[in-house]
This record gives sequence, structure tokens and C-alpha cells, in this order.
Amino acid sequence: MFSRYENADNRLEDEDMDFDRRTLLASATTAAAAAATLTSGLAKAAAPKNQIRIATEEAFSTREHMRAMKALVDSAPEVTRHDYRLWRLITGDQLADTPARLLDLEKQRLAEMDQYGVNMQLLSLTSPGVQMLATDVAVGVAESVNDEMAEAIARHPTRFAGLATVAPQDPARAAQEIERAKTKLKLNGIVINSQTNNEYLDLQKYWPILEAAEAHDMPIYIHPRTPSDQMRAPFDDYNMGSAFWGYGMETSTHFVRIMMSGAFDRFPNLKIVLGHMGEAVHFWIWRLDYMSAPGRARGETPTKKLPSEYLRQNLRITTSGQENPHALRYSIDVLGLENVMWAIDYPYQETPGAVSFMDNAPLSQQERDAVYWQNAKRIFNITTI
Ligand code: 1DF
Ligand code: MN
Repeated sequence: MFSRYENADNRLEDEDMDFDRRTLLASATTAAAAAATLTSGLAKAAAPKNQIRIATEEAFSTREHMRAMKALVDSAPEVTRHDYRLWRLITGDQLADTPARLLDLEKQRLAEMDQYGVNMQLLSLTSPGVQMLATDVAVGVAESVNDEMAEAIARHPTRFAGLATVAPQDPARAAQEIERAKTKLKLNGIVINSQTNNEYLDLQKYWPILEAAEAHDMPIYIHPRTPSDQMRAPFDDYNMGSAFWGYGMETSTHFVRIMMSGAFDRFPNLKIVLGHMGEAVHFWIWRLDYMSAPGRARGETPTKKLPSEYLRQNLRITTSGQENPHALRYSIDVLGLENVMWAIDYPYQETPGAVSFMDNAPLSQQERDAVYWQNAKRIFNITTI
């Protein structure tokens, strides 16, 4: 079942995937060179041997989820025009084989965590989660995914924590699932893969989800997916709708919509988590405030506070797939040390790269501990580390 990953050297067999692996290795060399350039001029320090590490954007799937996604592709093949890489995983081979790293929790994944000193993965159902499925199917798959995840966590309480999947298609049932995830399943937050049927959580019909998340102290991790139909055209060429560029534009825009809707005035303790170094939202912090002044570009859109205040109070970010020490330094300085967390983005990013990035990032040990695990423990209410 896990044949692709049973080889000791972890080499992939099929030609296509072999090509991917070669590309990956070549690009890893390039990335290492880039990282060396980026770090020159920053102070060096290294993580101690006993460093604790909690990774916070770690994807998995279940057989039921894969089956539902495969059925969707079979009934509407045009859905594969975007997220081609994910669909290739789902449809490219026998269901039980190709997505092995997503379906596996206890073999390859735990072994790799052991190998690189990752104490815990905060699991979340891989993008786009249940958000492309018909409403009733989505609600059912979300519940079963959460049950399966809770069982895996119960088997390995010090190795896994988890973000609950909800189906925004039915906001009332999503709110109920948030309560069940918190009180019965003891899960640590919620994942929503950006737009649902081309709509964003700023719309008031979705606010029962925000209300439940705040009430149960469940941060909402807004994970990327490809841009909505309304903004899709400019991303259609050059694979730009992917994790290369479109994912970040889609997800940063989602956060700004929530902020501008006044949702943080109504739910002041709501916490939104963005991966990929905050999808660069806080790079705009000065300009967002500047353009909010009377007579400037923002116009009359009313919120109680300035964007910079919401960014510090309601936004938490992770380092998934952004192994850039300058962006990390900037993020800590601008958003506060307590608001930045480490992530790998397993299995879409490689564990050793993410670990060596944070092990060698030019931080004090106090900062490294905060980013590597203490912030995640506090923000996601993790009690087993
Ligand atoms: C990719 C990246 C795929 C991320 C993902 O899920 C994902 C990718 C399908 O590289 O194709 O979650 N990511 O978070 O950057
Ligand atoms: Mn991801």
C-alpha cells in the first residue's frame, strides 16, 4: 500500500514522479544557495539538540475524502483545470497508492518526524478540503475526517494535534461541528481552504462560523486554494493559480475582506491564522493604515480600528513554505514574537528544509522556542506538550 515509500532511500518509482523528485532535488540545491545568500549578513545561531518542534500546517487525507474527491472528478472532470497537482495525486493512480503520504499518518509520517526531531504535527485535511463537494456530502465527510483525526490523535497524543474540517456550505452545521470538535473531539482549531463556491467568510451568512470559532477559542486557519472564478483569469496562464502565486493572492485577499467587513469588531477575540509567512498581508501594514486615512484610497469603508491593529490582534501567521530568514525577522518585528509559528506544509514541502531553516534562523534561543513550539502550544491550546 505504501510501496512508493517503502524503499530505504525513499525514491519514487513511476517516471512522472521520478521527474518530480529530480526537479525537487535540483530546486532544493537552488533553494539552499538562495538561503545562503539570504542569510549572509544576519547573525548565526543554531538550535540545541533537544529543541522542541511543533509543525502547524501539516496535510493529510482519508480514504473517504479521497473517494468523495474522485467521485467529484469523475462527475465533473473540468474541476481539474485548477489545482492540477492535487488532482493528479488523487486521480493519477490507484486510489490507495499515489496519495500515500497524505493517507499515511503512522508509518512514513511518524518515521520522518522522528528522523528530523519534529515532536508534533498539527494536522489538517488537505486543500481544498470538503469545500468543492455537494453540501450534504461535505458535511458528512467533514465529520468522518474529524472523527478519524481524533482517533489518530488519541493513539498518539504527544505526536499529533488537529484542526477540524467544517463545510462552510452549511454555516449552521459548520458552527455545530466547531462545538463538537472542541468539546467532544478536543481538537485545536479549524481549517478553511479559502473561498467556498467563490464566496468568502466576510459575508454575514458565514458569521455563525466566526461566532462559534470565537466562542470556543478555535483559531481559523485560512489555508490557500486556487483563486475564485471572479479573479481567476489573470492566474490562468503559466500555472500562476498554483502555490507559485495564486494561492497567496487568493488567501491574503480573503483575510483583507474579513477585516474590512467589520467581523473583527463583532468578534474581537477571533483569531485567523495565515500560512506562508502571513501570505504577505503584513508586508502592507503601513500602506493599509496610510490608505485608511480620510480622503485616501480606502474611502468610507467603516471599521472601528486601523488595519495594523487587527493585524496584531486577530492575525497569527506560520512559516509554511517560506524559508526566508528576512521575512521571518520582519514578521517577528512587525507582528510580535508571540504571533509567529513554525510549519512545514508536509507533504508538499520537505521536512529537512523546514527544520534546517528554523534551526539555523538568526534568532535568539528565546525567539526560536517561541516560533518553534511555544506559540503554537498557546494559540492552539495544545496540552500534551
Ligand atoms: C501545494 C502547496 C499543494 C500547498 C497544497 O495542497 C498545499 C503545492 C494541495 O505545492 O502544490 O497545501 N501549500 O499550502 O502551499
Ligand atoms: Mn499547505
